[in-house]
Amino acid sequence: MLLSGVLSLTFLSLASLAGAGTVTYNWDVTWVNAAPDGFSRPVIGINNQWPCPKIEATKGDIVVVNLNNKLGNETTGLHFHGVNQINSIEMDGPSAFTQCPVPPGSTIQYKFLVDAAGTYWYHSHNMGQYPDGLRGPLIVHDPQDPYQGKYDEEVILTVSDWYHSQSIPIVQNMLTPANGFRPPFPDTVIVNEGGDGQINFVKGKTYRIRIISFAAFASAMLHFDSHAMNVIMNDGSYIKNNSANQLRVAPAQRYDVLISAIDRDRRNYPYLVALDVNKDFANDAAPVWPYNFTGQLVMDKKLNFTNDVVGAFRPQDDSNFAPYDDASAFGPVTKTLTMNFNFCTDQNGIGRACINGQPNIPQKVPTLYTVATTGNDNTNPIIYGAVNPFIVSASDIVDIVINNRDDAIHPFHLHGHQFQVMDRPRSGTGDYPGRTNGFAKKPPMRDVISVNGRSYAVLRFKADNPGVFLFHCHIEWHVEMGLTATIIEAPELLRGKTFPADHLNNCKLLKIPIAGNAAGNTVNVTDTTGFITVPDPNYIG
Ligand SMILES: *[C@@H]1O[C@H](CO)[C@@H](O)[C@H](O)[C@H]1NC(C)=O
Ligand SMILES: *[C@@H]1O[C@H](CO)[C@@H](O)[C@H](O)[C@H]1NC(C)=O
Ligand SMILES: *[C@@H]1O[C@H](CO)[C@@H](O)[C@H](O)[C@H]1NC(C)=O
Ligand SMILES: *[C@@H]1O[C@H](CO)[C@@H](O)[C@H](O)[C@H]1NC(C)=O
Ligand SMILES: *[C@@H]1O[C@H](CO)[C@@H](O)[C@H](O)[C@H]1NC(C)=O
Ligand SMILES: [Cu+2]
Repeated sequence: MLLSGVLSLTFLSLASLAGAGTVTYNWDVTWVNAAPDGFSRPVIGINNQWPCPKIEATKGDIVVVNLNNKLGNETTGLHFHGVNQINSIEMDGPSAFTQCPVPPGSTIQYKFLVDAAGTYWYHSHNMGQYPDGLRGPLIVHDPQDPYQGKYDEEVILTVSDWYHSQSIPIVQNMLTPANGFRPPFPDTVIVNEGGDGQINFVKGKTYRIRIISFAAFASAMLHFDSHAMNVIMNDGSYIKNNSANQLRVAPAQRYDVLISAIDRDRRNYPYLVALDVNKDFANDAAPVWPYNFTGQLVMDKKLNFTNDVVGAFRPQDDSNFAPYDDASAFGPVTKTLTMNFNFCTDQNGIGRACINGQPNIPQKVPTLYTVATTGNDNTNPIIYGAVNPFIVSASDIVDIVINNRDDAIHPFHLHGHQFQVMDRPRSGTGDYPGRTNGFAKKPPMRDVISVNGRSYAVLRFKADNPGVFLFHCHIEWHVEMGLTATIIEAPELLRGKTFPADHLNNCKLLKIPIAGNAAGNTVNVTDTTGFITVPDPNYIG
């Protein structure tokens, strides 16, 4: 009796969790030699292999990554780009903000719910390591996919700029007074981390291509010969399917597109991935396209392979996409965060990227630990130091106004939310004039938006996810120059938050304080003694 009672109880609880499983990955982070473009160099891989493996789960699953840092000579960590981290902000991954770096020989466990389906990716958010290879796809399948039945197969297509030098010397050379604000230029473009870019196509079938940019600097123009891309999702948000001939995929952006293999003539169809190394392709007098990759939709290997030639790039305007569910703009807005971005120079004459005149300078105590340990003072921005803190409360509807005062396009990413793109006008529009007449009534949602040169974007989110969420340009080199703001969301709900022992142990090993204000002052948290106010010329974040 008792036994059968227990059994049926177990059966019931399993049944109620149907579809919600746990997927576990045990990963050693290791150095590997690889030659994705024919040039051999050390890259950061997983379990002695590179490219890094994909994470694959179903909406509602728990993902567990047991990470073991076997690099020997560098700290590490992982961020799960686009995963909201509901009730698990300590698993978001950026070093100095939500955790301490994982030192060589140590471990960390990441454990989080994948609450939303879509195409995501994971990457190191530590020491500029993702351009060195520590990145991979993170696919969350959807049992209620609204486009289910509209496609036959799935394909992952990653695009990236690629460098022959490692990130540390790249950043060291960039952060010198002589360099000014010049970003390092890539050596080439790769798809699928050095794959041949051949996608097998069968006439009449429709493919869902999950496009992910792993780039550190340059966007990728994408065009398929004779085949339109039927865009169904951008970043982690479904849109009403939209036919596009060209897309401009900025660093960290994703597009899910359906492509139906046409049944017309007997040939293979090339596609072009062209790196946009221009400041602003639309306005540059003579844009240059030095790095092209030609892939193939292969109908029959025995048929000819040709090149895809594009006369001019006119990518689809993603700010005009429509949300699949017709959701209206959140409102009314209760807080507006205005961020004016421009390049600037620090006290050592080094080129930096500033928000409202201030580059982000990571502090001694990870910001999330300051939130958790400073009680009622945690709503006071003073205690966080020069991390460009912006405090929002649990009930806020927030507009981020980002004014881009530089000539180039910059792709801004928000952790922890899909934001609504209220407005993203063309280059040369100037600062946001405060008028809302151009705002979308039913704005598309995503997590990386290209902000045009000398123009602005207005991005809206609901502060329903307590945490410390970075808002930053996803050009990795600009992160190293300080182009990051820190959104401290609903800190009043995070007072006294505790952290897993393995996370805290990494801080201990690295002698990083885990309580108090930015400098670790616990007695008087408004005492700013010890705050880092000048960027350390040798710091690589
Ligand atoms: C760590 O070791 C790898 C592999 O030998 C090397 O390529 C890399 O440059 C080293 N990193 C540092 C910071 O010395
Ligand atoms: C959406 O997909 C349907 C079915 O394939 C198609 O008829 C329609 O033209 C598409 N709409 C757009 C805007 O691409
Ligand atoms: C394939 O290429 C060869 C060599 O350029 C050419 O002679 C041939 O006509 C092409 N075949 C087709 C089917 O286009
Ligand atoms: C890359 O492709 C573009 C568009 O077709 C073309 O204008 C450009 O010349 C190509 N670049 C190279 C180096 O072939
Ligand atoms: C805390 O430090 C601030 C800044 O130094 C100072 O103004 C304030 O008086 C101090 N408060 C206490 C209680 O000591
Ligand atoms: Cu940037």
